[in-house]
Amino acid sequence: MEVDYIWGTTTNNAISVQKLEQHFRENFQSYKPEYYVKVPGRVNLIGEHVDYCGYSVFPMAIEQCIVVAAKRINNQQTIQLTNLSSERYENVSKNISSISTDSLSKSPCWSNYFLCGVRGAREYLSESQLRPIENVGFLFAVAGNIPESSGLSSSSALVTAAVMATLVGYGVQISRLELAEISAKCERYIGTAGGGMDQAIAVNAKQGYATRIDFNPLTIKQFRLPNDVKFIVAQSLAVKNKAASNDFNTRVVECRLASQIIAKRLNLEWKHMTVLATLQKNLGNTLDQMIELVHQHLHVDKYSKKEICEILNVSKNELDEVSLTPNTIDVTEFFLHQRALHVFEEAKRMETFCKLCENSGSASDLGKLMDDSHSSLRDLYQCSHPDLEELVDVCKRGRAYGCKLTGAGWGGCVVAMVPSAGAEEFVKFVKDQFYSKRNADEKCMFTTNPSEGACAYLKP
Ligand code: ADP
Ligand code: NG1
Ligand code: MG
Repeated sequence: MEVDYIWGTTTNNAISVQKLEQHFRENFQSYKPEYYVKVPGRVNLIGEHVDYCGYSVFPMAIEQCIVVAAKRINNQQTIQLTNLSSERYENVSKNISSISTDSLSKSPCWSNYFLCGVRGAREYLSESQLRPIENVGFLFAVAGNIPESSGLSSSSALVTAAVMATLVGYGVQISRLELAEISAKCERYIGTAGGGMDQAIAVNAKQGYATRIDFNPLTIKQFRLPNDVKFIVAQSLAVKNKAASNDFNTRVVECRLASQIIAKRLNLEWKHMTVLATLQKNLGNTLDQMIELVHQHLHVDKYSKKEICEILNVSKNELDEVSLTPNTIDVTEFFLHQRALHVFEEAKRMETFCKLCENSGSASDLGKLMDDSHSSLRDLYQCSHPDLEELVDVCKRGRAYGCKLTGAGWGGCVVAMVPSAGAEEFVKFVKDQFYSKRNADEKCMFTTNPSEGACAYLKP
Protein backbone atom coordinates (compact mmCIF):
# COMPACT_ATOMS: atom_id res chain seq x y z
CA MET A 1 0.00 0.00 0.00
CA GLU A 2 1.24 3.49 -0.83
CA VAL A 3 2.19 5.54 2.25
CA ASP A 4 0.01 8.59 2.81
CA TYR A 5 2.02 11.62 3.84
CA ILE A 6 0.20 13.88 6.23
CA TRP A 7 0.90 17.38 7.45
CA GLY A 8 -0.03 18.79 10.83
CA THR A 9 0.22 15.33 12.35
CA THR A 10 -0.65 16.01 15.96
CA THR A 11 -3.90 17.71 15.01
CA ASN A 12 -7.03 15.76 14.30
CA ASN A 13 -7.54 17.31 10.90
CA ALA A 14 -4.14 16.56 9.42
CA ILE A 15 -3.84 17.15 5.68
CA SER A 16 -3.59 13.96 3.64
CA VAL A 17 -1.45 14.32 0.53
CA GLN A 18 -3.23 11.35 -1.05
CA LYS A 19 -6.54 13.13 -0.72
CA LEU A 20 -5.10 16.35 -2.10
CA GLU A 21 -3.53 14.52 -5.03
CA GLN A 22 -6.79 12.71 -5.74
CA HIS A 23 -8.66 16.02 -5.64
CA PHE A 24 -6.07 17.49 -8.01
CA ARG A 25 -6.54 14.64 -10.51
CA GLU A 26 -10.33 14.78 -10.31
CA ASN A 27 -10.38 18.49 -11.02
CA PHE A 28 -7.56 18.70 -13.53
CA GLN A 29 -8.11 16.02 -16.20
CA SER A 30 -6.13 13.33 -14.33
CA TYR A 31 -2.91 15.36 -14.27
CA LYS A 32 -0.58 14.67 -11.32
CA PRO A 33 0.91 17.52 -9.23
CA GLU A 34 4.58 18.29 -10.06
CA TYR A 35 5.45 19.93 -6.75
CA TYR A 36 4.06 20.97 -3.37
CA VAL A 37 4.42 24.03 -1.17
CA LYS A 38 3.67 24.05 2.56
CA VAL A 39 3.34 27.22 4.66
CA PRO A 40 2.46 27.22 8.39
CA GLY A 41 0.17 29.45 10.43
CA ARG A 42 1.50 31.13 13.57
CA VAL A 43 0.71 32.06 17.12
CA ASN A 44 2.02 35.37 18.43
CA LEU A 45 3.17 35.22 22.06
CA ILE A 46 3.56 38.96 22.59
CA GLY A 47 3.88 42.19 20.59
CA GLU A 48 0.27 42.36 19.39
CA HIS A 49 -0.93 45.11 17.04
CA VAL A 50 2.52 46.69 16.91
CA ASP A 51 4.08 45.30 13.70
CA TYR A 52 2.36 47.87 11.47
CA CYS A 53 3.70 50.57 13.82
CA GLY A 54 7.25 49.31 13.19
CA TYR A 55 7.73 47.48 16.52
CA SER A 56 9.02 43.97 17.11
CA VAL A 57 6.93 40.84 17.60
CA PHE A 58 7.52 37.38 19.07
CA PRO A 59 5.59 34.61 17.27
CA MET A 60 6.22 30.94 16.53
CA ALA A 61 4.94 28.81 13.65
CA ILE A 62 2.29 26.19 14.40
CA GLU A 63 1.95 22.75 12.81
CA GLN A 64 -1.27 23.64 11.02
CA CYS A 65 -0.58 24.85 7.52
CA ILE A 66 -1.66 25.52 3.97
CA VAL A 67 -0.50 23.02 1.35
CA VAL A 68 -0.59 23.74 -2.37
CA ALA A 69 -0.23 20.98 -4.96
CA ALA A 70 0.89 22.51 -8.26
CA LYS A 71 1.63 21.86 -11.92
CA ARG A 72 2.81 24.13 -14.71
CA ILE A 73 0.88 24.06 -17.98
CA ASN A 74 2.68 25.27 -21.08
CA ASN A 75 1.07 27.21 -23.91
CA GLN A 76 -1.74 28.77 -21.96
CA GLN A 77 -2.14 31.83 -19.73
CA THR A 78 -4.70 30.56 -17.27
CA ILE A 79 -4.38 29.73 -13.66
CA GLN A 80 -6.90 27.21 -12.35
CA LEU A 81 -7.59 27.00 -8.63
CA THR A 82 -9.40 24.36 -6.66
CA ASN A 83 -9.73 23.77 -2.91
CA LEU A 84 -10.04 20.48 -1.05
CA SER A 85 -12.88 22.09 0.94
CA SER A 86 -14.86 22.41 -2.26
CA GLU A 87 -18.17 22.87 -0.43
CA ARG A 88 -16.86 26.15 1.03
CA TYR A 89 -14.41 27.36 -1.58
CA GLU A 90 -15.39 27.36 -5.24
CA ASN A 91 -13.14 26.60 -8.20
CA VAL A 92 -11.81 29.63 -10.06
CA SER A 93 -10.08 30.12 -13.38
CA LYS A 94 -8.30 33.36 -14.26
CA ASN A 95 -6.00 34.80 -16.90
CA ILE A 96 -2.67 35.10 -15.11
CA SER A 97 -1.62 38.44 -16.60
CA SER A 98 -4.92 40.18 -15.86
CA ILE A 99 -5.05 40.06 -12.04
CA SER A 100 -5.76 43.70 -11.13
CA THR A 101 -5.26 45.14 -7.66
CA ASP A 102 -8.68 46.84 -7.97
CA SER A 103 -10.45 43.52 -8.39
CA LEU A 104 -8.53 41.93 -5.48
CA SER A 105 -9.68 44.54 -2.96
CA LYS A 106 -13.33 44.18 -4.01
CA SER A 107 -13.95 40.93 -2.12
CA PRO A 108 -12.04 38.92 0.52
CA CYS A 109 -13.05 35.62 -1.11
CA TRP A 110 -10.51 32.79 -0.85
CA SER A 111 -9.36 32.93 -4.46
CA ASN A 112 -8.55 36.63 -4.18
CA TYR A 113 -6.08 35.91 -1.33
CA PHE A 114 -4.42 33.35 -3.60
CA LEU A 115 -4.40 35.72 -6.58
CA CYS A 116 -2.79 38.43 -4.39
CA GLY A 117 0.12 36.01 -4.05
CA VAL A 118 0.29 35.22 -7.77
CA ARG A 119 0.27 38.93 -8.57
CA GLY A 120 2.93 39.61 -5.90
CA ALA A 121 5.18 36.89 -7.35
CA ARG A 122 4.86 38.30 -10.88
CA GLU A 123 5.59 41.85 -9.71
CA TYR A 124 8.87 40.56 -8.30
CA LEU A 125 10.01 39.53 -11.78
CA SER A 126 11.67 41.85 -14.28
CA GLU A 127 10.34 42.27 -17.86
CA SER A 128 13.11 40.04 -19.16
CA GLN A 129 12.27 37.32 -16.62
CA LEU A 130 8.57 37.51 -17.49
CA ARG A 131 8.99 37.31 -21.28
CA PRO A 132 9.98 33.63 -21.57
CA ILE A 133 7.22 32.53 -19.19
CA GLU A 134 4.43 34.57 -20.77
CA ASN A 135 2.70 31.39 -21.92
CA VAL A 136 3.00 29.38 -18.76
CA GLY A 137 -0.19 28.71 -16.82
CA PHE A 138 -0.77 26.79 -13.58
CA LEU A 139 -2.99 24.22 -11.95
CA PHE A 140 -3.17 24.69 -8.18
CA ALA A 141 -5.05 22.63 -5.57
CA VAL A 142 -5.14 24.02 -2.02
CA ALA A 143 -5.71 22.31 1.32
CA GLY A 144 -5.50 23.89 4.77
CA ASN A 145 -6.06 23.05 8.43
CA ILE A 146 -5.38 26.42 10.10
CA PRO A 147 -8.63 27.52 11.80
CA GLU A 148 -9.77 30.35 9.58
CA SER A 149 -10.41 33.95 10.64
CA SER A 150 -9.17 33.05 14.12
CA GLY A 151 -5.95 35.03 14.49
CA LEU A 152 -3.63 32.14 13.53
CA SER A 153 -2.81 33.73 10.21
CA SER A 154 -4.50 31.42 7.73
CA SER A 155 -4.71 34.32 5.29
CA SER A 156 -0.96 34.95 5.22
CA ALA A 157 -0.15 31.24 4.96
CA LEU A 158 -2.43 31.14 1.90
CA VAL A 159 -0.97 34.27 0.29
CA THR A 160 2.64 33.25 1.00
CA ALA A 161 1.97 29.74 -0.35
CA ALA A 162 0.62 31.31 -3.56
CA VAL A 163 3.73 33.50 -3.94
CA MET A 164 5.99 30.50 -3.41
CA ALA A 165 4.04 28.13 -5.65
CA THR A 166 4.21 30.69 -8.47
CA LEU A 167 7.92 31.45 -8.08
CA VAL A 168 8.87 27.77 -7.74
CA GLY A 169 6.87 27.05 -10.91
CA TYR A 170 8.74 29.79 -12.76
CA GLY A 171 12.06 28.43 -11.45
CA VAL A 172 12.90 31.72 -9.71
CA GLN A 173 15.12 31.73 -6.62
CA ILE A 174 14.41 34.14 -3.80
CA SER A 175 15.77 34.66 -0.28
CA ARG A 176 13.49 33.93 2.67
CA LEU A 177 13.61 37.58 3.78
CA GLU A 178 12.61 38.80 0.32
CA LEU A 179 9.85 36.20 0.12
CA ALA A 180 8.47 37.45 3.45
CA GLU A 181 8.55 41.07 2.28
CA ILE A 182 6.85 40.54 -1.05
CA SER A 183 4.21 38.32 0.57
CA ALA A 184 3.44 41.03 3.15
CA LYS A 185 3.21 43.65 0.42
CA CYS A 186 0.90 41.68 -1.83
CA GLU A 187 -1.47 40.57 0.96
CA ARG A 188 -2.31 44.28 1.32
CA TYR A 189 -4.05 44.08 -2.08
CA ILE A 190 -6.90 42.34 -0.25
CA GLY A 191 -7.41 45.63 1.62
CA THR A 192 -5.84 45.07 5.07
CA ALA A 193 -2.91 47.32 5.97
CA GLY A 194 -1.01 44.67 7.99
CA GLY A 195 2.55 44.96 9.19
CA GLY A 196 4.38 41.84 7.99
CA MET A 197 4.66 39.67 11.11
CA ASP A 198 2.62 36.80 9.69
CA GLN A 199 4.49 36.37 6.44
CA ALA A 200 7.88 36.83 8.16
CA ILE A 201 7.28 34.01 10.66
CA ALA A 202 5.60 31.76 8.07
CA VAL A 203 8.76 31.86 5.99
CA ASN A 204 11.52 32.14 8.61
CA ALA A 205 10.32 29.94 11.47
CA LYS A 206 12.64 27.27 12.84
CA GLN A 207 11.46 24.07 14.47
CA GLY A 208 11.75 24.23 18.25
CA TYR A 209 12.14 28.02 18.45
CA ALA A 210 10.06 31.14 18.89
CA THR A 211 11.22 34.02 16.70
CA ARG A 212 11.82 37.64 17.45
CA ILE A 213 11.06 39.68 14.33
CA ASP A 214 12.31 43.25 13.94
CA PHE A 215 11.24 45.45 11.06
CA ASN A 216 12.96 48.07 8.88
CA PRO A 217 15.11 46.20 8.09
CA LEU A 218 13.46 42.82 8.54
CA THR A 219 15.59 40.75 10.93
CA ILE A 220 15.05 37.42 12.57
CA LYS A 221 16.38 36.00 15.83
CA GLN A 222 15.47 32.56 17.20
CA PHE A 223 14.77 32.00 20.91
CA ARG A 224 14.34 28.87 22.96
CA LEU A 225 11.23 28.97 25.14
CA PRO A 226 11.32 27.83 28.78
CA ASN A 227 11.02 24.03 28.83
CA ASP A 228 8.91 23.74 31.96
CA VAL A 229 5.91 25.42 30.33
CA LYS A 230 3.59 24.66 27.44
CA PHE A 231 1.79 27.10 25.17
CA ILE A 232 -1.79 26.09 24.47
CA VAL A 233 -3.93 27.69 21.78
CA ALA A 234 -7.70 27.70 22.23
CA GLN A 235 -10.37 29.01 19.89
CA SER A 236 -13.03 31.34 21.26
CA LEU A 237 -15.19 30.09 18.35
CA ALA A 238 -16.01 33.70 17.40
CA VAL A 239 -14.52 34.36 13.97
CA LYS A 240 -13.51 37.56 12.27
CA ASN A 241 -12.45 38.05 8.67
CA LYS A 242 -10.16 41.05 8.89
CA ALA A 243 -10.69 42.20 5.32
CA ALA A 244 -14.49 42.09 5.54
CA SER A 245 -14.82 45.12 7.88
CA ASN A 246 -12.81 48.25 8.54
CA ASP A 247 -12.01 47.45 12.21
CA PHE A 248 -8.44 46.33 11.54
CA ASN A 249 -7.62 49.25 9.25
CA THR A 250 -9.24 51.70 11.69
CA ARG A 251 -6.63 50.66 14.28
CA VAL A 252 -3.82 51.08 11.74
CA VAL A 253 -5.12 54.52 10.85
CA GLU A 254 -5.62 55.57 14.49
CA CYS A 255 -1.95 54.79 15.17
CA ARG A 256 -0.94 56.76 12.07
CA LEU A 257 -3.01 59.77 13.14
CA ALA A 258 -1.60 59.60 16.68
CA SER A 259 1.89 59.70 15.23
CA GLN A 260 1.09 62.57 12.86
CA ILE A 261 -0.62 64.69 15.52
CA ILE A 262 2.26 64.32 17.99
CA ALA A 263 4.66 65.19 15.14
CA LYS A 264 2.63 68.28 14.23
CA ARG A 265 2.56 69.41 17.88
CA LEU A 266 6.35 69.07 17.94
CA ASN A 267 6.76 71.01 14.67
CA LEU A 268 8.10 68.00 12.75
CA GLU A 269 7.33 67.11 9.10
CA TRP A 270 4.12 65.38 10.20
CA LYS A 271 3.05 63.94 6.83
CA HIS A 272 6.07 61.60 6.82
CA MET A 273 5.40 60.29 10.32
CA THR A 274 2.99 57.56 9.24
CA VAL A 275 4.37 55.03 11.70
CA LEU A 276 4.86 55.44 15.48
CA ALA A 277 8.34 53.83 15.42
CA THR A 278 9.48 56.36 12.79
CA LEU A 279 8.35 59.18 15.06
CA GLN A 280 10.29 57.65 17.97
CA LYS A 281 13.39 57.22 15.79
CA ASN A 282 13.22 60.83 14.60
CA LEU A 283 12.93 62.09 18.14
CA GLY A 284 15.64 59.76 19.48
CA ASN A 285 13.36 59.03 22.44
CA THR A 286 12.97 56.03 24.72
CA LEU A 287 9.64 54.21 24.86
CA ASP A 288 8.99 55.82 28.27
CA GLN A 289 9.49 59.27 26.73
CA MET A 290 7.04 58.32 23.96
CA ILE A 291 4.48 57.34 26.60
CA GLU A 292 4.98 60.77 28.19
CA LEU A 293 4.28 62.41 24.81
CA VAL A 294 1.02 60.46 24.49
CA HIS A 295 -0.12 61.85 27.85
CA GLN A 296 0.98 65.38 26.91
CA HIS A 297 -0.36 65.64 23.38
CA LEU A 298 -3.30 63.25 22.89
CA HIS A 299 -6.57 63.59 24.79
CA VAL A 300 -8.49 60.57 26.05
CA ASP A 301 -11.84 61.62 24.56
CA LYS A 302 -12.61 60.59 21.01
CA TYR A 303 -11.41 62.74 18.12
CA SER A 304 -13.76 63.67 15.29
CA LYS A 305 -12.46 63.90 11.73
CA LYS A 306 -13.16 67.65 11.85
CA GLU A 307 -10.99 68.11 14.94
CA ILE A 308 -8.13 66.12 13.38
CA CYS A 309 -8.33 68.24 10.20
CA GLU A 310 -8.14 71.40 12.31
CA ILE A 311 -5.11 70.19 14.29
CA LEU A 312 -3.25 69.12 11.15
CA ASN A 313 -4.55 72.11 9.21
CA VAL A 314 -5.75 70.09 6.20
CA SER A 315 -9.03 69.62 4.32
CA LYS A 316 -11.01 66.38 4.69
CA ASN A 317 -9.96 65.35 1.20
CA GLU A 318 -6.32 65.91 2.02
CA LEU A 319 -6.64 63.89 5.23
CA ASP A 320 -8.26 61.02 3.26
CA GLU A 321 -5.33 61.12 0.86
CA VAL A 322 -2.48 61.45 3.38
CA SER A 323 -3.64 59.45 6.39
CA LEU A 324 -6.63 57.19 5.71
CA THR A 325 -7.30 54.00 3.75
CA PRO A 326 -10.17 53.62 1.25
CA ASN A 327 -12.27 51.75 3.83
CA THR A 328 -11.68 54.24 6.69
CA ILE A 329 -12.58 57.52 5.04
CA ASP A 330 -16.12 57.29 6.47
CA VAL A 331 -15.01 56.58 10.05
CA THR A 332 -16.31 59.38 12.25
CA GLU A 333 -14.50 58.85 15.56
CA PHE A 334 -10.92 57.97 16.42
CA PHE A 335 -9.34 57.02 19.77
CA LEU A 336 -5.74 58.12 19.50
CA HIS A 337 -4.52 58.30 23.12
CA GLN A 338 -5.58 54.72 23.91
CA ARG A 339 -4.18 53.17 20.71
CA ALA A 340 -0.78 54.88 20.91
CA LEU A 341 -0.48 54.08 24.62
CA HIS A 342 -1.13 50.39 23.89
CA VAL A 343 1.52 50.33 21.16
CA PHE A 344 4.32 51.91 23.21
CA GLU A 345 3.53 49.85 26.32
CA GLU A 346 3.23 46.64 24.28
CA ALA A 347 6.58 47.37 22.62
CA LYS A 348 8.09 47.62 26.12
CA ARG A 349 6.43 44.37 27.24
CA MET A 350 7.76 42.56 24.19
CA GLU A 351 11.36 43.72 24.98
CA THR A 352 11.01 42.52 28.58
CA PHE A 353 9.55 39.18 27.44
CA CYS A 354 12.53 38.54 25.13
CA LYS A 355 15.02 39.41 27.88
CA LEU A 356 13.26 37.05 30.28
CA CYS A 357 13.41 34.24 27.69
CA GLU A 358 17.14 34.86 27.18
CA ASN A 359 17.90 34.95 30.89
CA SER A 360 15.74 32.05 32.08
CA GLY A 361 13.19 34.36 33.67
CA SER A 362 10.38 32.95 35.76
CA ALA A 363 7.19 31.60 34.20
CA SER A 364 5.09 33.83 36.43
CA ASP A 365 6.91 36.97 35.19
CA LEU A 366 6.38 35.90 31.57
CA GLY A 367 2.75 35.08 32.31
CA LYS A 368 2.17 38.49 33.89
CA LEU A 369 3.39 40.18 30.69
CA MET A 370 0.94 38.11 28.64
CA ASP A 371 -1.91 39.02 31.01
CA ASP A 372 -0.99 42.71 30.83
CA SER A 373 -0.83 42.50 27.05
CA HIS A 374 -4.31 41.03 26.99
CA SER A 375 -5.77 43.67 29.33
CA SER A 376 -4.33 46.37 27.12
CA LEU A 377 -5.75 44.77 23.95
CA ARG A 378 -9.15 44.56 25.63
CA ASP A 379 -9.26 48.00 27.28
CA LEU A 380 -7.03 50.31 25.25
CA TYR A 381 -7.15 48.63 21.85
CA GLN A 382 -10.74 47.40 22.16
CA CYS A 383 -10.20 44.38 19.93
CA SER A 384 -11.49 41.59 22.15
CA HIS A 385 -14.87 39.80 22.07
CA PRO A 386 -17.22 38.69 24.90
CA ASP A 387 -16.71 34.96 24.12
CA LEU A 388 -12.96 35.43 24.07
CA GLU A 389 -13.15 37.22 27.43
CA GLU A 390 -15.04 34.27 28.88
CA LEU A 391 -12.33 31.93 27.54
CA VAL A 392 -9.55 34.06 29.05
CA ASP A 393 -11.36 33.94 32.38
CA VAL A 394 -11.64 30.13 32.19
CA CYS A 395 -7.92 29.84 31.32
CA LYS A 396 -7.00 31.97 34.31
CA ARG A 397 -9.20 29.88 36.58
CA GLY A 398 -7.51 26.83 35.07
CA ARG A 399 -4.24 28.21 36.48
CA ALA A 400 -2.55 29.46 33.33
CA TYR A 401 0.51 31.57 34.18
CA GLY A 402 -0.68 33.96 31.52
CA CYS A 403 -3.20 34.20 28.70
CA LYS A 404 -3.86 36.64 25.88
CA LEU A 405 -5.62 36.96 22.56
CA THR A 406 -3.37 36.23 19.61
CA GLY A 407 -3.51 37.82 16.17
CA ALA A 408 -5.80 40.69 15.40
CA GLY A 409 -8.64 39.68 17.74
CA TRP A 410 -12.35 40.62 17.66
CA GLY A 411 -12.72 36.88 18.35
CA GLY A 412 -10.30 34.18 17.25
CA CYS A 413 -7.87 32.41 19.56
CA VAL A 414 -6.13 32.87 22.88
CA VAL A 415 -2.68 31.56 23.75
CA ALA A 416 -2.20 30.39 27.33
CA MET A 417 1.09 29.56 29.04
CA VAL A 418 0.68 26.71 31.51
CA PRO A 419 3.04 24.59 33.64
CA SER A 420 4.04 21.48 31.62
CA ALA A 421 3.12 19.26 34.53
CA GLY A 422 -0.40 20.71 34.73
CA ALA A 423 -1.12 20.90 30.96
CA GLU A 424 -3.38 17.86 30.80
CA GLU A 425 -5.46 19.01 33.74
CA PHE A 426 -5.68 22.50 32.21
CA VAL A 427 -6.98 21.16 28.89
CA LYS A 428 -9.61 19.09 30.70
CA PHE A 429 -10.69 22.10 32.77
CA VAL A 430 -11.12 24.34 29.70
CA LYS A 431 -13.04 21.61 27.87
CA ASP A 432 -15.42 21.22 30.80
CA GLN A 433 -15.85 24.92 31.50
CA PHE A 434 -15.92 26.36 27.98
CA TYR A 435 -16.31 23.86 25.14
CA SER A 436 -18.78 21.40 26.66
CA LYS A 437 -21.51 24.07 26.91
CA ARG A 438 -20.93 24.92 23.27
CA ASN A 439 -20.98 21.32 22.05
CA ALA A 440 -17.52 21.84 20.64
CA ASP A 441 -14.82 19.16 20.60
CA GLU A 442 -11.14 18.92 21.48
CA LYS A 443 -10.02 20.10 18.01
CA CYS A 444 -10.66 23.63 19.30
CA MET A 445 -7.59 23.42 21.55
CA PHE A 446 -4.05 22.28 20.91
CA THR A 447 -0.60 22.44 22.47
CA THR A 448 1.80 24.18 20.11
CA ASN A 449 5.16 22.80 19.13
CA PRO A 450 7.18 25.52 17.40
CA SER A 451 7.28 24.35 13.78
CA GLU A 452 9.42 24.82 10.70
CA GLY A 453 8.82 27.63 8.20
CA ALA A 454 7.68 27.35 4.58
CA CYS A 455 9.07 24.57 2.36
CA ALA A 456 8.70 23.43 -1.25
CA TYR A 457 8.85 19.73 -2.16
CA LEU A 458 9.07 17.85 -5.44
CA LYS A 459 7.47 14.92 -3.64
CA PRO A 460 5.76 15.25 -0.25
P1 ADP B 1 -6.73 34.80 9.84
O1 ADP B 1 -6.73 35.35 11.23
O2 ADP B 1 -6.97 33.33 9.83
O3 ADP B 1 -5.55 35.21 9.04
P2 ADP B 1 -8.22 36.47 7.99
O4 ADP B 1 -9.52 37.14 8.20
O5 ADP B 1 -7.03 37.34 7.83
O6 ADP B 1 -8.03 35.44 9.19
O7 ADP B 1 -8.29 35.53 6.69
C1 ADP B 1 -9.22 34.46 6.61
C2 ADP B 1 -9.51 34.15 5.14
O8 ADP B 1 -8.40 33.44 4.54
C3 ADP B 1 -10.69 33.21 4.95
O9 ADP B 1 -11.93 33.93 4.96
C4 ADP B 1 -10.41 32.61 3.58
O10 ADP B 1 -10.82 33.47 2.54
C5 ADP B 1 -8.89 32.54 3.55
N1 ADP B 1 -8.45 31.16 3.91
C6 ADP B 1 -7.86 30.75 5.03
N2 ADP B 1 -7.62 29.41 5.02
C7 ADP B 1 -8.09 28.96 3.85
C8 ADP B 1 -8.15 27.67 3.21
N3 ADP B 1 -7.71 26.55 3.79
N4 ADP B 1 -8.70 27.61 1.98
C9 ADP B 1 -9.17 28.73 1.38
N5 ADP B 1 -9.13 29.94 1.92
C10 ADP B 1 -8.61 30.07 3.13
P1 NG1 C 1 -4.37 38.03 11.67
O1 NG1 C 1 -5.30 38.09 12.80
O2 NG1 C 1 -3.65 36.74 11.63
O3 NG1 C 1 -5.03 38.32 10.34
C1 NG1 C 1 -3.20 40.55 11.88
C2 NG1 C 1 -2.12 41.11 10.94
C3 NG1 C 1 -0.72 41.15 11.57
C4 NG1 C 1 -0.75 41.79 12.95
C5 NG1 C 1 -1.83 41.11 13.81
C6 NG1 C 1 -1.98 41.76 15.17
C7 NG1 C 1 -2.24 40.83 8.51
C8 NG1 C 1 -1.98 39.93 7.36
N1 NG1 C 1 -2.03 40.32 9.72
O4 NG1 C 1 -3.17 39.12 11.95
O5 NG1 C 1 0.17 41.86 10.71
O6 NG1 C 1 -0.95 43.19 12.86
O7 NG1 C 1 -3.10 41.13 13.17
O8 NG1 C 1 -0.81 41.69 15.92
O9 NG1 C 1 -2.64 41.97 8.31
MG1 MG D 1 -5.00 37.17 8.43
